[in-house]
Amino acid sequence: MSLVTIVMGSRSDLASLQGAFDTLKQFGVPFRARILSAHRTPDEAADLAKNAAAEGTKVFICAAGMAAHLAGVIAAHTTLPVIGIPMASAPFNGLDSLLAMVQMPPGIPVATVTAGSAGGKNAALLAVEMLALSDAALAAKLKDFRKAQADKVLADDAALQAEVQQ
Ligand code: RP5
Repeated sequence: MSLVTIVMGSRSDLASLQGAFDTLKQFGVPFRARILSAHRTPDEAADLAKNAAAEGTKVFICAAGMAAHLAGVIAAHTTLPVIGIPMASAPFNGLDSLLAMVQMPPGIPVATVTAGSAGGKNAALLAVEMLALSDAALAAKLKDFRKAQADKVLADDAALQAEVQQ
């Protein structure tokens, strides 16, 4: 059963989602990934959103670029939390996607993360944090992850002190 459903608007979005795939795998969270478009396959996108909760999904991650309506359309058809990743698409480098995704009308929220591949990683971490609210083992893994991340910064800092020491 996939706890997280990832939907991207186009195959051209796939590379930006590698961080999301890697992070969910790292935490052992089962997920599925689909390519469906709010504009090109509106019925299939709506059906996915409507059926997801019954199929076991707890959180959606949606990636789209340009007039990025996918996350909003998915959110319109489910009460599951929806995390949106704006794609850094040309010609506006993702500012168009960001505004389309983040400017949801009151009543239908989309938790929008940063654009591009950093957004993929953060979307997955946010999904893990949501799932960890009711999963103590996952919460412990998150704590370990944060500690390892902090330890790396501190190790880099210590190494820098040695490098710049007169
Ligand atoms: C959006 O339009 C997709 O999410 C993609 O980011 C963008 C361009 O799609 P393609 O023309 O590359 O399929 O719907």
